Amino acid sequence: MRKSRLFGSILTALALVASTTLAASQAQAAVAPIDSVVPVPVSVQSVPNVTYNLTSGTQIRAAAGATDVANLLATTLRRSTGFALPVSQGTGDGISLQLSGADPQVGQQGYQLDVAASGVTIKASSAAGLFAGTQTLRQLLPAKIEASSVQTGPWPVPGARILDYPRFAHRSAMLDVARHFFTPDVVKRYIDEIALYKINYLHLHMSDDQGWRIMIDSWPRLATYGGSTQVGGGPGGYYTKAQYSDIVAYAAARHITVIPEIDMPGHTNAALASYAELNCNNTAPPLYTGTNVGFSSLCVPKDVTYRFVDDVIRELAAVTPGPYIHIGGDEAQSTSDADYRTFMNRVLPIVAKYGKQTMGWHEIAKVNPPTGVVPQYWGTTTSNTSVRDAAARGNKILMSPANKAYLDMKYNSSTRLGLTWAGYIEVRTAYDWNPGAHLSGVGESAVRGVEAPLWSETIVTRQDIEYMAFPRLPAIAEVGWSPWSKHNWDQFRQRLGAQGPRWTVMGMNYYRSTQVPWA
Ligand code: NGO
Repeated sequence: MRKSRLFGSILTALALVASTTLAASQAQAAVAPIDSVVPVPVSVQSVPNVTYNLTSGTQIRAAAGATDVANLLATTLRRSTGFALPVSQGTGDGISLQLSGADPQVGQQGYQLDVAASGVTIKASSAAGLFAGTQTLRQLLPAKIEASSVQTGPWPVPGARILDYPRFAHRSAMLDVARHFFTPDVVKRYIDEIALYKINYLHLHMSDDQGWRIMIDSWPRLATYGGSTQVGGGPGGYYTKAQYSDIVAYAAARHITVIPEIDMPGHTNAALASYAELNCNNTAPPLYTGTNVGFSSLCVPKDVTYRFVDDVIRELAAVTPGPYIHIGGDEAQSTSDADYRTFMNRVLPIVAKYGKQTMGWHEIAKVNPPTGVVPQYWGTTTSNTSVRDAAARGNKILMSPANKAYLDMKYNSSTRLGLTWAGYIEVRTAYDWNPGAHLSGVGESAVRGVEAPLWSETIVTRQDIEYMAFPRLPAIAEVGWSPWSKHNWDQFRQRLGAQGPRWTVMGMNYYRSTQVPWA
């Protein structure tokens, strides 16, 4: 009797604990949509007792110059609401996208978003700014707005006044399509996913020891032979120029600029295997499907090397509307320092000759490149002499410290995918760093922006991409977009938790980090 009463009170106590934890997690889950935007906007004011409801009668109005953004928004909203949402020019109630009257603080990429009972008004000074505003609007709507089939409403947008613009002009994601090849459809899906977090550059790592992924007409074996395998020995693949241009256009419609990378002089086994004359000993090595680095180099003294580079850059520049070409330059362990310098001093003018600006991994800083060249920091330390010196000379640095921003590092020891050389990167680690004060001597004004690279030695499917990128990509996106004064892990994890249902609706395979209170 006494025993069972004791047992009963233990049960009651347990139930009490369980219900309070449940209540706590439900309270956590109920982050208001206005408080759940990622990256957190510069300024958000709630307008109490005001809601705009998207209905079957809602119209979308667009300024001249904003119809592409309006049509893209309409396409997204029509899928899940089933509403007609006609797009017309002009102003009025409903959703209105305007290219005048924005607060000058919005600059070239920001926007103002006002939600009144009669409608949602987004104002910006460029289509890019309007596009950013529409990504915020998506996040203010219920998660099911992301569904690919018609759902039942209602579709409330909370009363709000938002003023928003980025801290850094350049916020980038990198996808390594060389170690494992990803089809254009997979790349496009990733573009959709990163656009939601206001990423505005996609860096495609298109050549490495294991594969060459873009057709170069004057050197066709690069793609047809050099692209014929991948890590682990699968069939690999490559993009035709038409496929590449299609990816570039798809990204551009989402205000994302593609930066193609051809890695050189190291990481070139696929090219060396395709053309014997590129090797100093005139002998083509076999294709490579392992994951070692640092063993290959273009032949620096040979003239054919620069004819090759010239052809590749010329053809790539012709199909790349964006201003940048990335020439890699990392881990050239099989190239002497003197050769590396010689090589870069011949290659940098080739990129310039075809009207492009060079980006390179930070080793490129060693050759004192012209100030227009952007070194990309990928180290794990907080000081680097050659990068500091480049910043002092005026080069802008892109920040992707491997121990913070590399999406291919495991979250923890039980993560199935990924590498560990730069350490484990849990969500908080990806979030808690300040790009403008990370590297000594490289302050805010020397930083061009941030990038989250996803190397694909262990990444094979689009589900793998999503698992490693989400939720860390949004963390890096916020570090790049939001003002440092708004940096706050406790608030960020709440907002991030509110994104979970959105990703579920989108069918995304994200990592349910225990650091995040998932809604
Ligand atoms: C390094 C290396 C890549 C690897 C990656 C894996 C850079 C810039 N070079 O980063 O070849 O794929 O690590 O994390």
